[in-house]
Order: sequence, then C-alpha cells, then structure tokens
Amino acid sequence: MTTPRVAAIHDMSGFGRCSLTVAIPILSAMGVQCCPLPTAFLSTHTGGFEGFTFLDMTDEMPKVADHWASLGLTFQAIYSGFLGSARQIGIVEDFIRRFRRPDTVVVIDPVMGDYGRVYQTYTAAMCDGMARLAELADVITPNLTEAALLLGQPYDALPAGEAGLRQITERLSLEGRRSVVLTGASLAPGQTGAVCYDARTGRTQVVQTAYIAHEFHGTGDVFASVLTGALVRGSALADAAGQAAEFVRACAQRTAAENLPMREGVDFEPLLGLLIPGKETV
Ligand code: PXL
Repeated sequence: MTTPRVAAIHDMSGFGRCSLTVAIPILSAMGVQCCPLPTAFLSTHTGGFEGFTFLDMTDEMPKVADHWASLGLTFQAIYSGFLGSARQIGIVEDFIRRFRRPDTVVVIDPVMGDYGRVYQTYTAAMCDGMARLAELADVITPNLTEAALLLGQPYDALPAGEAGLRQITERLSLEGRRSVVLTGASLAPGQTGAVCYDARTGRTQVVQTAYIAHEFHGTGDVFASVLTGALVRGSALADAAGQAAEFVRACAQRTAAENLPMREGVDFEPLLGLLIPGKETV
C-alpha cells in the first residue's frame, strides 16, 4: 500500500496533548503521512491553563494551500478540527473544494466544546460557521455538546438512551448524505463509545468499550485521529470507530493508573506501538 497522505487542519498547542501534537504521531504510527496546516499556535490548549498565548494563523493558511496546489499535492483525507477564527471557516471550505478528489475522505471534527459548554475562544459566529463547514464533510465526529450545537438544540434537551443516541446520530446525517460518529456515547453504566451512521450502507451501529472513570483533555482528538488513520487505510466506519474507542480506552486506563493531571491529556506516547499496522490489538 502506498503511504496515504492526510492534510491535517488543526491548531498546534505546545503543551497539553491535543490537536496536531496528537494527530501527527498517531497518523505516523498508523503508516499515514500527516501534512499539518496549523490554524493557530498556542502555548497550551485552552482547557485548564491560565494565560495561554494564541497566534492566529488565518493569513498564512491560503498561502500554504496555494503552494500545495502549485506542487500538485493530493490527499487521501482532509481532516479538520480546532479553528482559530471565523474567517478560517471559508478558508477550510475553499481548501476542501480545491483538494477534494473522488477518493478523498473529508473528516470534520466540529470542535466547539465539551461537557455542555463552548470553548473560550469560540464565538457564536464560529459555531454557526462550523455547522456550515460540516455540511461538506463525508464524516463528522461530534461529541454530545457539539451535536447539540449542530442541531441547534439545548444540550440538556438531547434525547437519552440508545434510541435517543441513534436518533441524534441519524438526524446529524443530513438525510443520509454524510456519515456521523457521535463520540462519548454511553449505552450503559461503565461503558462508553460511539454511535456510527454509515452513509455508504445506511446503517447505524453502536461501538462500546469500558469507560474509565476519569476525563482527560484531548481524547476527542485522539479518537478522531485514529478514526481518520483507519479510514484512509481502508477500514469501514464502525471498525475504524472501534479501533479509535479501544485506543482511547487504553490511553485513559494508563493515564488514570498513573494519576496524571487531566489538563495534560492522555499519556499516549508509550502506546503508539499498538497502532502500527499488523499490531492493532489494543
Ligand atoms: O481538544 C480540543 C482542543 C483543541 N485545541 C485547543 C483547545 C481544545 C479544547 O479545549 O483548547 C487549542
């Protein structure tokens, strides 16, 4: 298999293990070339640190896209996440229109919030723009907070239980036009995982794994990065979500056992070997 190539449009946070500092090593371990298109450079992520720096890369992004186009680069996936400004929505839309080919999978992680709250740097205009951008996706990977924002519904009013989670997932599919992997979906106490609507088959499947009773920053980014790597390597949606859920579980279990601070993310580096093709058993 020739090495698949992914354009990864996320921020680079120097400390705290999320976005590009997660996507690059995970995709590399999976045998996938990651080409970062940074949306912002921060000293740390915005969840749990005071006084972080924030360098907006909006003006740089179209120049990078122009140079990549002049080189004739092609991508098997375009994978976007945390955006740094409302103007970046249009820039990412242009990037997708320009670089999408028949074999390109467009994965949009509509990063906007968690635990029912919107992230500090996200404005209402950015959330509206994210919903528009996500219409271009082949696959979206919202958590429940982001699902509520995309559906324009209060977080507390989301339907619960398996039937409710399936309903949320299917409503997010835009009448079956895009695949949806709803993350942080728990069907029973002690379990967590994802509900997956696969636009290719029209089926909704549930993936569950053991829930580690500790929350860590950046697990959504770990999940979406493994999912993207597995999709470009040819996995079906629910299998890719299963691999992602198991890897997040293994990382959370290790990090909880070490009692590491939530804001530092999951201690995934020692587990990267589990993602190397041929050694996928977590
Ligand atoms: O994990 C999502 C994320 C990505 N990037 C930055 C963040 C967050 C969530 O807080 O702050 C900079």
